[in-house]
Amino acid sequence: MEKRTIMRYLQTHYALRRNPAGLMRKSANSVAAKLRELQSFFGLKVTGELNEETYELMQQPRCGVPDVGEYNFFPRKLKWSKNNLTYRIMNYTQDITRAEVDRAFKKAFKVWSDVTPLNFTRIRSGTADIMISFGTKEHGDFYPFDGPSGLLAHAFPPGPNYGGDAHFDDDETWSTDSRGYNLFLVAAHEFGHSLGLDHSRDPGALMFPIYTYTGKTGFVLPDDDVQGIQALYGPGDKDPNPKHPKTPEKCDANLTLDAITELRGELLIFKDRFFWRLHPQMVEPELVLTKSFWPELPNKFDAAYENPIKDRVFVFKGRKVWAMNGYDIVADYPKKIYELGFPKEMKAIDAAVHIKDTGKTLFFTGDKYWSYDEENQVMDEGYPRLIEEEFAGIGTRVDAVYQRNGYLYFFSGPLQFEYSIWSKRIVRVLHTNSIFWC
Ligand SMILES: [Ca+2]
Ligand SMILES: [Ca+2]
Ligand SMILES: [Ca+2]
Ligand SMILES: [Zn+2]
Ligand SMILES: [Zn+2]
Repeated sequence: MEKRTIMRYLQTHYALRRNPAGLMRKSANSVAAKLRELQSFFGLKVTGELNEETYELMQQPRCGVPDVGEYNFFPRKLKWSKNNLTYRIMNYTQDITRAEVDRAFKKAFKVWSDVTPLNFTRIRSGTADIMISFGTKEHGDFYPFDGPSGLLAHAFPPGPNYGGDAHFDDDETWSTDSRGYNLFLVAAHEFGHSLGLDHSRDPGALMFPIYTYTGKTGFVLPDDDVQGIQALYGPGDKDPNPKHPKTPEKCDANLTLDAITELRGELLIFKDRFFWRLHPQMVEPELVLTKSFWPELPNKFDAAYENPIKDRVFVFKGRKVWAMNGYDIVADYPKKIYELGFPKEMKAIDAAVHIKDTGKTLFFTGDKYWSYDEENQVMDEGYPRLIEEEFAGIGTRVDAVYQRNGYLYFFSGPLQFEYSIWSKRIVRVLHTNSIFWC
């Protein structure tokens, strides 16, 4: 990424003003100050420097609307003063059929009308409140698109003329599935702006600025977006899908976990559609959508572990197991868990952990556990055994487990058990959320 591209990013999304004199280096308008704003927005370590993490983030495909800042052209806190709004589709992309485009936009409006008193009516001539068009590069509003990837679309907040209008970059490949960019998902996000919403810092929110394909199963508007839009327009009569997923809070006293694994020295802590990345030197964990790392994997896992010798992470969901090499799914996966030596009738694994010193992986399911020999790729004789026999005191069910410095950390509901491998006993009982120093 060139310096010019970085400057443009900060100008577009963080209101960095062009500064021909090169003065104001220490002011709030400096590049470092804007990088700090960006890092703070995305929950990264705030350094004001262009480190690798920040650089990676700036390369991700995203919405063209600013994240923060008093941007003259996108004033804040606007809403429509009427509940019946019109939209008009001005032109089409060649990537999918017209009927598919029509359906994607209709469905995207329904996301918002389901949770508010708003109604959207399509008109085919004249001026609609929300004019929708595809364009490339300079397309008539002084906010040019940028060719493939980068900026995907933008929309204007409620108001006359351009207000509410949504523009889609036709240098992208638009789709109705996981290929290219999913038009419905991007449109649902943009229409959020058309109705007056800003970007959210919640990585689970539809209004998060970065694009993530969230899967084939039915889209449900996350709770953060529902709160946002209802703060403007209030709730509707009848929400056909009232369960809106909440983003987990790491310091929730009742926090429970799905799975934990190491990945190349980081700890990944899975919960619902998310995981926290915990770098060894960082106190503040980063929360990301699992799909943003592994778009092909399920949203939620039962168990996970790393085999550092093979440099692989294994994740489990129901009867399936996937092997991951960094971002990539290893060929021939997913496999069935019975191929590891489990009985065919076993439905799922609760938790898994690899013990480096012995080369064994322990699998926990119900009140039993199994020992798997990684080198010979066979289940050890004499298993399953009762968890209570070997790990007395941790209860009869394990949600997640990981190993560090000679200890196993078992998670069961809101409790965490620190077990010394050397002395074979529990040495401490902690709250689950203490993994985040809460
Ligand atoms: Ca308009
Ligand atoms: Ca683009
Ligand atoms: Ca689990
Ligand atoms: Zn946006
Ligand atoms: Zn535009």
